[in-house]
Amino acid sequence: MGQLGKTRFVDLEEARAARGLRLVLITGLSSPWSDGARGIFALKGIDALIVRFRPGDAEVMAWTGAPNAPVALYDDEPPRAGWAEIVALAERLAPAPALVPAGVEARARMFGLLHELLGEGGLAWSRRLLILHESLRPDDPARPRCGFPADLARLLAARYGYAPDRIPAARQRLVEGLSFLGGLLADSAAAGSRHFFASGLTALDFYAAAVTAVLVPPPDDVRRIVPAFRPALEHLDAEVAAAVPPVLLAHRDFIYQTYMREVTASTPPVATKAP
Ligand SMILES: N[C@@H](CCC(=O)N[C@@H](CS)C(=O)NCC(=O)O)C(=O)O
Repeated sequence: MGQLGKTRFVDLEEARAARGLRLVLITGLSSPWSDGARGIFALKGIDALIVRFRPGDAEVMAWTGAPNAPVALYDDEPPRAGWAEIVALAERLAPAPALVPAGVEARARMFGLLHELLGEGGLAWSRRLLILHESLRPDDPARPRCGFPADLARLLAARYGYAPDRIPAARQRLVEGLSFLGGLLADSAAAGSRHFFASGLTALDFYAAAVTAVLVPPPDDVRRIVPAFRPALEHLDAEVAAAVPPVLLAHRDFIYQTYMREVTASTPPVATKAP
């Protein structure tokens, strides 16, 4: 592994005036889209200024044109908010080490798997619906809620299509997807690889680890998480908890500890309760 890209947390003014790579990121918890992007740019040795995203920050949203995070801004190019275009930018800025496998077939397979993880209705999306379901359920004195603060949960529920009747399908999607990913890693292990692709580390390893980190979050010395948010990430339906394959947890540990620890454990603590 070469030198990791250096990052510096800056305010909006400084980021807006700068050139090079600027990343608007969720930092207080292991949001899959933000952690994956951050790990990828760092591994490629690309330096970045980081602006911390706070939901509802109108000034940041006016700058990026996106309602959420991550967003990657490079020089005067249009902001990139989608995971696929962020991966493509990273690949273009630093082709080596390549994190997109070579060849049409492997490339299409990796982007297809990333879509399962990160696309609308995919694993990360489904996980978010489950967190919102827990965050917004009626009070039950016997069972304290393990969710996001109510105002944040309501904002995310409206933005990401939460409705109680979508929960069974979300749970099902998670259970199926987790089993599928576990199978892929087991096949890799049988072929002597610790990565999803036998050719080596890819963007999929980063994003899979980051999705697993919102199902079973790593300890703070590996991925610091704001205390107010950790219970929401740790709370998992029994059915989904039972579906997380041990091989996926081992992969999460390997990727965070080897490639992302320095990047995410060093995040300065957030001043507010926002992620
Ligand atoms: N733009 C991303 C998705 C990013 C995303 O879903 N971000 C969420 C992560 S929880 C976010 O920023 N949530 C806070 C908010 O919407 O205010 C993509 O589809 O590639």
